[in-house]
Formats: sequence, C-alpha cells, structure tokens
Amino acid sequence: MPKAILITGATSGFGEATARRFAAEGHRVIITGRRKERLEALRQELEGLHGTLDAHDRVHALHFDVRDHDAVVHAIAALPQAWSTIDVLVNNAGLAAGLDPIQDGNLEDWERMLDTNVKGLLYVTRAVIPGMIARKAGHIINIGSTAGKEVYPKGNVYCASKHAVDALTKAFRQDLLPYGIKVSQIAPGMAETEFSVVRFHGDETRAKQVYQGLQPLRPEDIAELVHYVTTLPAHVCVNDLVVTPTAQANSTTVFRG
Ligand code: NDP
Ligand code: 8X3
Repeated sequence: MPKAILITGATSGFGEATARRFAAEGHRVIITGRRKERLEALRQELEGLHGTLDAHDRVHALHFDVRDHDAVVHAIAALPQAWSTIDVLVNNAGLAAGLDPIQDGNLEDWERMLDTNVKGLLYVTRAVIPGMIARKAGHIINIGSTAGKEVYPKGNVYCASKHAVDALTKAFRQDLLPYGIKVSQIAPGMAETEFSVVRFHGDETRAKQVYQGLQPLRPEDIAELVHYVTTLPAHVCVNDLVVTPTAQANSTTVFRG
C-alpha cells in the first residue's frame, strides 16, 4: 500500500535522497524546500519513474521556508484533497551556520539555526499533527545529529539546536503515544552533503577538508535508514538511531587514514 511521505528540505542531501528512496519504492512523496527550480527538477525526475501510480499521483512539490509560520500553515492547509493524508513526516530541513567560539558568534547565524532547526521543525509538525491524530496513525521522523547527543568545540548553537531536536523527539513521543503515532529520531554523524558548504558560507575548500581522509556517510545511507524505520510492523517503533561513519566514534573522535 503506497504511503504519502512529506519531506522537508528535499532539494539537497538527505531530503533529496529520501524522496528518491521512497519514490523508487512506489510511495507518494511531497517534496518541500525554498529552491523552487530544484524542487521542479526533482518533481519531473520522480514523475518520470516507472510505477503503478499515475505521474501526478507520485509527487507533489510545496515551496516554503520552514521559518515562515504563515507559509507553513498555508502550504499544508492548501494541499489538494488527494495529498492531504500525510502518513510520514520527515523533519529534515536544517543547517549549521558558522563554526565559531561562543564569544565570536554571529547573531544572524544563531537566529538562522534556531529558527530553522527548532522553530521550523515545530511549525511543520504542528501543522501536520492534527490529521495524524484524527486518523490515529502516522510516523514523524526527526533528523537530529550526533551534535544533539554531545557538544563539540565551536559547535555551541548548532549543538543546542540539535539537542532541542533530541528533546522534542522524546516529548512528541510521549504526547502522541495515545494516538498510535510513531516518533523516531535519526541522528547522523559526518555526512557529505551541502551541509558544510552552507556551514562555511559557501567556502567549498573548507567544506571538503571536513571529510578529508575518511569515508563520510552518504545521503543515500540516511535515506535507507529513514525508509527502514517506516517498514517495521505497526507495534515496533524505533525511538532513536545514532549512525556515524565507521571511521567516526563520536563528534570529536575521528580516524583519518
Ligand atoms: P543540505 O544542506 O544538503 O540540505 C539541507 C536541506 O534543508 C535543503 O534541502 C534546504 O533546502 C533545506 N532547508 C534549509 N533551510 C531551510 C528553510 N529555512 N526552509 C526550508 N528548507 C530549508 O544538508 P543535509 O542534507 O546534510 O542536512 C539535512 C539535515 O540533516 C539537517 O537538519 C542537518 O542539520 C542534519 N544533519 C546533517 C549532517 C551532515 O553531516 N550532513 C549530520 C547530521 C545531521 P532549501 O535551501 O532549498 O530551502
Ligand atoms: C552534522 C554533524 O558533526 O557537523 O550534524 O555536527 S556535525
């Protein structure tokens, strides 16, 4: 039975790979993000896949900034009837901005991270939850981080935002328990996406250095895990899944060969 999966941040990295993974399995995907042209390209690609569903039943694109509460509410409320039942919400949109000691932190970077990673995740979840509660079914998957499990030097506000995701995942789980809604967190370590390019404000050379001498996780690895947690029987819920490259033990212990 095809499920409908709403993925925030599907224009790049984990979100894009997750959209491909679910679409390849014949599921229906709602792809979201700010970069319209990327959403459109992905929509066309996924519509072109072979499958039993009609092309326009396979993928739906929503263009909004998760930090804009009105835009989030409007986008979810305006979903066409055929797309209004969301079985799985993947709260993936997020970023790190900067890597500075707290005393040198840039306020704009701090606001971006907290507004996106914490408030944006809350806005989207709040808009999607009522349908899941009414149906007494659904699955919310939050993309946390090893940065939500421990703090590393200069990680300060990014780590705080991902600790918030960790806390919210546990809180959602408790509050949504009576409704049979599953809540899972996937907390990855180092993965090569556009993440470090964004963190270093477009400095691609510095971004590449982060992954030098080790095999980082790939977006497809995370997509595989997101897909996996949705395949388990109704009575089984993965609460938390921490995943790192084999060469990474934790945020500060990495083996570079
Ligand atoms: P990418 O930069 O490749 O992708 C980030 C995605 O988030 C993009 O699709 C972007 O879309 C979207 N996004 C960012 N800000 C907003 C916004 N304000 N509104 C809507 N969408 C937004 O990074 P990753 O795929 O690596 O990151 C995905 C998640 O995984 C993030 O939450 C990140 O913190 C987390 N993570 C990443 C790790 C890594 O090492 N890469 C490890 C652990 C966790 P657009 O710009 O089009 O809006
Ligand atoms: C991304 C992984 O190590 O840059 O969440 O914090 S890390």
